[in-house]
Amino acid sequence: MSNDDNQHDFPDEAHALKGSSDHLHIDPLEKKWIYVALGLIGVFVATILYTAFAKHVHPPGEMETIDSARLHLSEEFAEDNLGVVTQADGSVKVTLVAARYGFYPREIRIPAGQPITFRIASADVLHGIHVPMTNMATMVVPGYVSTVTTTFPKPGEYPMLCNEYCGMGHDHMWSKVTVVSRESWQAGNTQTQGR
Ligand SMILES: [Cu+2]
Repeated sequence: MSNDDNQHDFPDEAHALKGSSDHLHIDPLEKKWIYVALGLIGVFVATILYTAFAKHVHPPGEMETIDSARLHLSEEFAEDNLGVVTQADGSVKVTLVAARYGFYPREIRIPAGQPITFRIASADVLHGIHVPMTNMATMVVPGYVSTVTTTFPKPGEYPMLCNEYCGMGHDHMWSKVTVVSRESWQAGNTQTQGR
């Protein structure tokens, strides 16, 4: 008898489901808000695509690892190789080590108005790097090399601050960035070359 009951149950359920979809009713106001929500999603996707393809705004894509405990033995982050270097093509590269409690070297001098590429590694724990009034900001995760290319529009003296809590001395973790005008940068470089 129980088999017979089941045979009757299935058609009933199927009918009930069909019935509910036949009578699906969306309130006009609800429909309007569905379109609003879909429109917003469209705006967000369009914004992401526009900034990605037209403005070249991308999340960091490269993952470069390094042994934080052996930075002093690596070529790039050995103490003698830190600091500001003008490369053959005229671009400026800054190599920094973030360690409790400072960014080394403690003072750097760079030109305004041209892209500067920073390469930063942590020697110990998680640090953050932030130069206020500019868009220079990144995390410095132990085991990884952080690469940032940015342009400092205005000459001046800026602090370079740690913005990830890294220990008791975190408040004092800062270094100095001196941004000079392109003219005095070029003049300074000519002097150095002339020596
Ligand atoms: Cu720090």
